[in-house]
Amino acid sequence: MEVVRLEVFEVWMPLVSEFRTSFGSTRLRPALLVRAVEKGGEEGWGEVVAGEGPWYSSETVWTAWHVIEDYIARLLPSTIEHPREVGGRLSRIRGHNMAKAGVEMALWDLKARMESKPLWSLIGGVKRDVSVGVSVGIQPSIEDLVRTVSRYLEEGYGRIKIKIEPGWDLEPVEALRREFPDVPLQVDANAAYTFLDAPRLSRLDDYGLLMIEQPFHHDDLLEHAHFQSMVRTPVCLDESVKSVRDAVAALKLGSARVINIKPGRVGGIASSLEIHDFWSLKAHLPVWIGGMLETGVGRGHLVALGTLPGVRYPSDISASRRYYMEDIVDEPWELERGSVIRARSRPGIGVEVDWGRLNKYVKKSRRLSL
Ligand code: OSB
Ligand code: MG
Repeated sequence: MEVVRLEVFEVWMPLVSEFRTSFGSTRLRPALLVRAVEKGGEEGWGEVVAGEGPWYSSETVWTAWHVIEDYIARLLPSTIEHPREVGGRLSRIRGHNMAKAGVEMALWDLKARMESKPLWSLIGGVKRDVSVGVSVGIQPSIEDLVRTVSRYLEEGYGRIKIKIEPGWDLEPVEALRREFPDVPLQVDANAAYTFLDAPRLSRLDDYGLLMIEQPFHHDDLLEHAHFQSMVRTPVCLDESVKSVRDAVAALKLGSARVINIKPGRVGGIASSLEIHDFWSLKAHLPVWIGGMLETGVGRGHLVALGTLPGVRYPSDISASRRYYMEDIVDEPWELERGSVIRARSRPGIGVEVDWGRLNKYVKKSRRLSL
């Protein structure tokens, strides 16, 4: 592929409702959309999922802009045969996985479109129906939580994940279990606890949760291993797995039984595939696909990854309308019966960016030639 340029668009998308986690609250979601343009005019789209501040990870929308403009666009050659080459080309850049991923994903979409294939089939997907759930932020009260969850269940979501933090853990889980005894339920702490909280967190074992996601430090594997040995409920790692090397270490240490794969966190699709292959094919353990409140573009990449054979839990991929009043793509993602989102047969990620809608949210854009 002869890639003549990258275009970067900084957008600020108002969320339909505030999303609160242990690390902060979001009402306006920033993102960088990356468009890769090939000599013949074909395009591919990716999304940088870094937030407004360095809270989930050390990256922000500003660091990602800087790294894409000043390093990634300068290091990438204009001839790229396959997006799998991108990781090697960018390996001099330490960290900045979300910036790398946004560009790499645009090149995967471009590659799939140039081969007139849906991205999911290019990466080895095996199912069209991707089982999904909803991630519910920390609520002002238990009543608000129960109301919010019942609304999502009525909309057809079959799996609920709630965010927890110290002061909002056992009680909300207990309340949901009382109201909805059989709903597949899991919790995500976004690294809010220290190991002193392990005895309290181990009481979550009483509620039949699918998993407990990232209770401890964002870079830890040892405390998670110790905790996994204390509880029956599977521990799931999110923040702590940034590459397949972390997954290998996590398996050796017994830090988790499940990995939430987010392409942004791990540096892109190729790295997601490595982690998927290692954890599911070598370790015979399940993965699922995590979300970062993506627009329809990033969501298309998540759906493609969700079709992989090792994805054996519902993924955090909700319909476009769960996040945004208006998505920036021509066919927003919809929830289908059975709590699934269907991967599309159109080439690439399965959506086209709607320029009219995109332009309403763009604050800044730049063309970078390769
Ligand atoms: O930890 O999974 C997380 C959103 C932003 C940052 C971190 C996380 C999340 C979510 C949202 O849980 C999942 C989604 O996009 O629906
Ligand atoms: Mg998480």
